[in-house]
Amino acid sequence: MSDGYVWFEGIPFPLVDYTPEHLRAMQNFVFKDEDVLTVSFPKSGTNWLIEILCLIYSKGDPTWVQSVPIWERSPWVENTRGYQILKDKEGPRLITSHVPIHLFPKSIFKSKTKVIYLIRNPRDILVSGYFFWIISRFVKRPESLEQYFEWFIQGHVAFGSWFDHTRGWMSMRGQENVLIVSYEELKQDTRSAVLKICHFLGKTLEPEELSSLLTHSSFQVMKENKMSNYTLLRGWLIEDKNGSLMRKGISGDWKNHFTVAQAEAFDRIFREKMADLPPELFPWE
Ligand code: PPS
Repeated sequence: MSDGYVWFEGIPFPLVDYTPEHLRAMQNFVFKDEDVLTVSFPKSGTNWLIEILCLIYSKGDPTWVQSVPIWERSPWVENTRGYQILKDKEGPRLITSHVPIHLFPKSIFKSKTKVIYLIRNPRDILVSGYFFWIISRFVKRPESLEQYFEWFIQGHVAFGSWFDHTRGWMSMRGQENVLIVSYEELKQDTRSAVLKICHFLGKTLEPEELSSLLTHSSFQVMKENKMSNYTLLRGWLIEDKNGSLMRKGISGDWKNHFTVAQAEAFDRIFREKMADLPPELFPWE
């Protein structure tokens, strides 16, 4: 452990619930064909997608999302607490991860596990991360957005470089068991995005089940749900007494925070680093 992160294979991980020993052992985790894996870079809307998946599996019944903390419903395989829950769990599992593909358990490449890679405009990820890490206790805390902007570009933030993470996982696109979903499409037309996810999972929902899912995964309802908004972790992971994962829940907030110079610099770096990927993969302005 050093400088506000646990470092493993050159990638910074959060301080709480992560150890190099566990990250090494986790690489032998065995995925099963019937598992569903949500992967994302932090602050992509991961918890929103988990809530949607839970409500798909409960057919819109909110009992599960209202009674079990979100990190127990779809545990993170890379943290020690999540791994303990997953390793003894029978039957199909919902599993979450932020780990870059090159450090991921290799069993994923041999299984038929359904993988959903969630992307979001990295500018919004940067802003969301900044406002969350300054109220949190488990990663290095930036002193200003200007400073965090530099760390983000260099990949000196939790789980490393967004650019490498996205390029790595995007290399699995086109495989039958892999679906790419964006925060932006979820925001723009949640119903259609949910139906796309249901189709991928081979699930169907009755109209009233879908309607209940849309209500219970909405920003306002999740913000009030203590099993999903992380207020149960106040005082442990979240320092601020009013702190919550649910900040604004919008697309394009970066425009309220980036300077013109930062916006131009980010555009230039994005073009350089993502040049060989088709622009239509990234549905944001
Ligand atoms: S984490 O800590 O990395 O797992 O965070 P993650 O869940 O990936 O991302 C947090 C951001 O997702 C927003 N969010 C939502 N937006 C819209 N609708 C719903 N239901 C929803 N749930 C979570 C959350 O507000 C964070 O984004 P910002 O921009 O900070 O508001």
